[in-house]
Amino acid sequence: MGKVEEHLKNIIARDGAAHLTLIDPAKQATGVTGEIASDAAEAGTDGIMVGGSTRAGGKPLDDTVLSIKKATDLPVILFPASEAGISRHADAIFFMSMLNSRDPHFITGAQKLGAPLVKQFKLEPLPMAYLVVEPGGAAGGVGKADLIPRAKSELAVAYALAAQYLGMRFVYLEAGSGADRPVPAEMVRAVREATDVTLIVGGGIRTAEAAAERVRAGADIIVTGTLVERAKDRKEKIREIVKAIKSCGGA
Ligand code: 1GP
Repeated sequence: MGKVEEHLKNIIARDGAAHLTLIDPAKQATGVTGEIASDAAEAGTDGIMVGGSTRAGGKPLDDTVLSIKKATDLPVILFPASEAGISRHADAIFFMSMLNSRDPHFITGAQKLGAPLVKQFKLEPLPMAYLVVEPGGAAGGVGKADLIPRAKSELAVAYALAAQYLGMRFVYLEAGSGADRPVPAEMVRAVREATDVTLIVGGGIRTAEAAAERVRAGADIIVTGTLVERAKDRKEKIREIVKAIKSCGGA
């Protein structure tokens, strides 16, 4: 097991759940990403994910990762929309496959293009199934997802089991960045009961209650992104969410 995966596993074992902050380089001026990351670190987040639904890559991506590394000691995990979202300066990468895409490009195509870079840059790959649930947001649109209906937990379970049997150690239930409703807690619970994967939930989580409800349902990692875009109260908001998920004792 690589260092970043071990770091996450230790936190989940100790605190019941971990929190990751998503920074989208396309939405932030490079100058402020370091500040956002240090605010998130002070508020208790456990790692920074860098990525988004656009093909943003190259120098802006490298600069974002470097500014985060300079501002904090937290692991930086890439969350790429395509092979363009790979930076040599990160620690790890969610090596993800959107299992419910209609386009093989998002299942194995971009992965085939990115894998040699992951090896060359010695990034730690974290094998992850990316499952996009209604409403799905930009992730669902860009990735041509055959969205999992909110009422169809059994479909999410089927995909998550397929992911586990394919050897993936992480499953991400994604409602889409800025979603008006997060992934239903019942769906999180159904996937938790059926699988042993490390279960990540994100998209539309804006309150401590929403985060805690999903951890009580069995989520191991909660991701928030949109929250950090609010400069004024982001530290307080993240602190509340971190406190809530780490005091509900896990699944
Ligand atoms: C998006 O799940 C993440 O990929 C985060 O979503 O921006 O709604 O927090 P939010």
